[in-house]
Amino acid sequence: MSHPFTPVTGLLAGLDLLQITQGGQVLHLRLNRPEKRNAVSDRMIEQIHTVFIHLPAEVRAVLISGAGEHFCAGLDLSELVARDIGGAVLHSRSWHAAFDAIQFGRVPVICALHGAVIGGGLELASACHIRVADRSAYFGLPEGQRGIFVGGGGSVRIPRLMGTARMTDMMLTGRVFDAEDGERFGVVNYLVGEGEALTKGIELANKVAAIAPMTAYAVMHALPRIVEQPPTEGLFTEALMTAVASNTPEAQARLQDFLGGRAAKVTKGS
Ligand code: 1HE
Repeated sequence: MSHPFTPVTGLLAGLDLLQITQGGQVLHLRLNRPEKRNAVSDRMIEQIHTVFIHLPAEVRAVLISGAGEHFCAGLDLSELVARDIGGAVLHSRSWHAAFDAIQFGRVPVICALHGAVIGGGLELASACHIRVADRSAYFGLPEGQRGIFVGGGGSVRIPRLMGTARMTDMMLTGRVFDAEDGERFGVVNYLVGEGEALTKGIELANKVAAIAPMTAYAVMHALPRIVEQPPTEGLFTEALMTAVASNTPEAQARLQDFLGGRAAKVTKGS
């Protein structure tokens, strides 16, 4: 069920580059620098990090979107020119910390994409757990053209979604993928009509918020580790994780609900 979204109060309300609202158990974080196409400045990355380490306790899913015509134009290039090598390493690590807080945080994160999803914008989207895109979305890694390299976790996360060969092509030739390519290549989980990404994102965030917290935790924290483990270790980790998840009171209650005929059945198209 969807609740009306209202502005948050307290610490998160003071973050001027983000617009943060909450509807029930869903927090909506909107990048809010449309005049710069939501280019990610040092201050914005700090603010994103702050949100994910200070999520209100009742929040069980987050939706990320961008204000204006584009989701995100990537790194704020005006801040790049004056950085020395040491500063550049720390800068990249500050993005890693913020995006790790998204990927390996407490609750699943969905992003609603439209327009440009470029450079650091694609790195941000890749750190989320589910991506919805409308047909206006397009994906590029202009780092190649700018004479730089990805620094926001892109080399780790983007090949795992679309494959190393496609990312190599994007970076070496400046190739831009449209929303349909994004879906075919595994970057986009849901492709919707123009202007519909937010509605779909809210619908999905509400579904995700209803999942048992330990299941969400296992999907976010155990699954990506298991796929990186050799199969024997992966199966062992899976056995431990499933034992933990199924022995929570929440899981026991849900299993009893199904056995008592009180839970929804699995149906086509749900
Ligand atoms: C910016 C940025 C930015 C826009 N940094 N200021 N990313 C890029 O290389 C993408 C660069 N941006 C673009 O290609 C275009 O701006 C867009 C396709 C995203 C949008 O085009 P458009 O015509 O709607 O807007 P615009 O007129 O280009 O930009 C509006 C303003 O935003 C303008 O500033 P203004 O003061 O002249 O109004 C632009 O300069 C500004 N702007 N994008 C700074 N990115 C951790 S490593 C990650 C590495 C990367 O992300 S590299 C990829 C960087």
